[in-house]
Amino acid sequence: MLKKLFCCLLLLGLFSISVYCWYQLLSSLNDTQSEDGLIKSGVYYRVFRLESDFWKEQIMKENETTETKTHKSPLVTEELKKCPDPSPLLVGPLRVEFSTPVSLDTVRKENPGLQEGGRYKPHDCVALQKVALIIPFRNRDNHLKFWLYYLHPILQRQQLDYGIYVINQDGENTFNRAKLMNIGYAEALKEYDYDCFVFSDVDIIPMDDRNTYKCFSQPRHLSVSMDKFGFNLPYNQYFGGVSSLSKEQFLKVNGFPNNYWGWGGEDDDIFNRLNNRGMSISRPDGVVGQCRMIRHERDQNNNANPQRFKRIAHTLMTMDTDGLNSLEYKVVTVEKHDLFTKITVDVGTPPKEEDMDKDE
Ligand SMILES: [Mn+2]
Repeated sequence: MLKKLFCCLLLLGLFSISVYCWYQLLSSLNDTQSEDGLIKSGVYYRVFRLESDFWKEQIMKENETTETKTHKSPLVTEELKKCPDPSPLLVGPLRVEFSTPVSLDTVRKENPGLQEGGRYKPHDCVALQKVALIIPFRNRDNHLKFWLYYLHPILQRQQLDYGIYVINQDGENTFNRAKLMNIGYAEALKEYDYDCFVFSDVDIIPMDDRNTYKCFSQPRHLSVSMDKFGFNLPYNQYFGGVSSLSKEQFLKVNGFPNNYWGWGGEDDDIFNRLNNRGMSISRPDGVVGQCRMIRHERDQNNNANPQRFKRIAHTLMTMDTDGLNSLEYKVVTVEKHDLFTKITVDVGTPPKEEDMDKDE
């Protein structure tokens, strides 16, 4: 009799333990499924986090002692949470000046976390966006040094998963900024699944790291308050300097025009494209959006484009046939530097003037 009673109690005990276990299991599943659940059962979540931190430390220690650079355990990468928005690392206004020259060695030393080709991603959280920075370029190595010196630390504090692409126009023909930007878009996508594209002139430096170089629900104009223009917009529709477009926004306008040779107009054409597709321009405020431009003379072979006014007037008619879908170029070299990827391209030559008039 006593033996039977003992058996019953044992079974009852086992049963209640299993019920408790099921309950814990179910509530932990809830935790991972809904964000609200995380808050409701915060204690359990914290214990779970502590445990995972413990394992992270163990794995890191093991890696240190064995000196092997093996890949991280998939369990640990899955643990990474999204980076907070805005980044807690931002410091606000920055001092930007160009009187003291900088060397690439200095930039390398000050940015030890970079990967080959000027790539970076935060290691303790998952970046909110994968951003390709596209710089149309020719013969401006000195400006590029300043750009890299200032921008790399800013982009890291903004916790972006980013890569720097310097698109260098080969030869001495007339410069074609917008086509170089189209090429940058196409070439960057061959390398990585970027979802955002920041197009920046090589000589413009933001003066506040809260001006995040990422994409927004509308195309973003980032260089809104330049010293060159007395910290103002030169005109309301101005979209030059630095801008960002998501992949989706870029595709919606068939990219940028390929036929603006020489200085000017292409930024207004881009503005028209966005406008024609029902998008508006998003901008930071005039304080956060302050930036400096390195003073320089007009480049050789980049004279003002006399065709620009005619072309801007016809964006609506040309944008579906001139852009990403008509982009033709040849890659001459791809150089992987420590601080950036330099892609030298043959963009061709402007058509002869009589031909240009014909296709109007
Ligand atoms: Mn300039």
